[in-house]
Amino acid sequence: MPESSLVVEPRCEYLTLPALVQLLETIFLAHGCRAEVARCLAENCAGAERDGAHSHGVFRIPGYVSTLASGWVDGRAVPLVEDVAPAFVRVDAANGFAQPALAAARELLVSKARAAGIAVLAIRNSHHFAALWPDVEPFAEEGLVALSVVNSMTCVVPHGADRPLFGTNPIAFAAPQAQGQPIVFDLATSAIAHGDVQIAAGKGERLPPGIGVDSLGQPTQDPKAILEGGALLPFGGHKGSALSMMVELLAAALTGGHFSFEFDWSSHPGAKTPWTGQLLIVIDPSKAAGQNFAERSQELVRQMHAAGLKRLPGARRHQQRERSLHQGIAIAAEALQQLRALAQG
Ligand code: NDP
Ligand code: PYC
Repeated sequence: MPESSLVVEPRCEYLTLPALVQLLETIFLAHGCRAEVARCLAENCAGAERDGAHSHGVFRIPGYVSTLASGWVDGRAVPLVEDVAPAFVRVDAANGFAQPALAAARELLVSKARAAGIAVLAIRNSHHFAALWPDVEPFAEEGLVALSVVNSMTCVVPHGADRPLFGTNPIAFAAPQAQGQPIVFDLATSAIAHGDVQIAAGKGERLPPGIGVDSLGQPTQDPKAILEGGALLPFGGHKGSALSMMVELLAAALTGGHFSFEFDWSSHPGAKTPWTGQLLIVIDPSKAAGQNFAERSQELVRQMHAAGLKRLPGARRHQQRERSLHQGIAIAAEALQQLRALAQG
């Protein structure tokens, strides 16, 4: 018998996107979110699961629930949107989640980007516990270029330093393409996302070398050693470290949010969501490149494929989205049972 046939795959159920959104929305409502927040987070998390972005899909729901129960985040917060300048919007998320803050400011942000050619959205006092691509991809779907950064919680040792300081600090970018899906990448500036370390620890898997250190600062491939007093490293040595520093500056210093090292959740057991800030920059390419930006980006992609490229960032996710839309979103039976229990409140 080949060894692979000994691996027992978890039993799955297949849900449609609306069914998964509804289940997650019920959970968020049952655990203290107001209606718009519950809908927004449910759509975000279900979309991640649909796209196979498992580190920020339903795996995150127990963390959302324990955080809400701890009183660390306000699921009923109403973001305050301020129109501060012709190309600048500011939002105080009021200790709520970042996604409803973006939703509240979105229309104003887009109208400013179309009028001025560029617009900046600075969100502060916000919690981001999700993938970042859902925040930028929709702008590219309407012909705009978008870049976003968010900082998280101290768990990354800056290159050349002795102890963790930075968050895993992702950067997401989206640009329209004349045909097909927008070009999108979304990457943690740590060598691996914290969520993937937790998933590896849960499965008892080892990590590749060069990703993290244990509590003594020694290199380790054991995810538990990273989670229990250890830390992650930036990707790409000093280069990823510089990008992570940039994210701290843009997402926290510029917005008025906390640096990843500045908040203390120790008096809120169960709190998991980083209380930081987020920056978005939205550009209308027609103001610079006329109407042909999307053709130019398509040409770049065409040349990349001609040069032998097999996989563009975002392509795996978009392919998984197609599969999920046809066959349904696979959720392990045990996870589904847990979600249904959480929906009872
Ligand atoms: P990955 O390393 O898995 O992927 C990073 C990017 O590279 C994706 O756009 C991915 O596309 C692309 N990619 C991966 N492999 C290849 C390849 N072989 N060839 C070409 N492109 C490739 O993501 P990370 O682990 O860095 O981050 C995972 C998620 O964690 C992100 O969504 C991020 O936003 C989130 N995160 C959130 C944080 C927060 O504070 N909210 C903090 C840190 C991370 P594809 O998606 O198609 O695979
Ligand atoms: O996966 O690194 C991560 C992360 C941090 C906050 C939300 N996700």
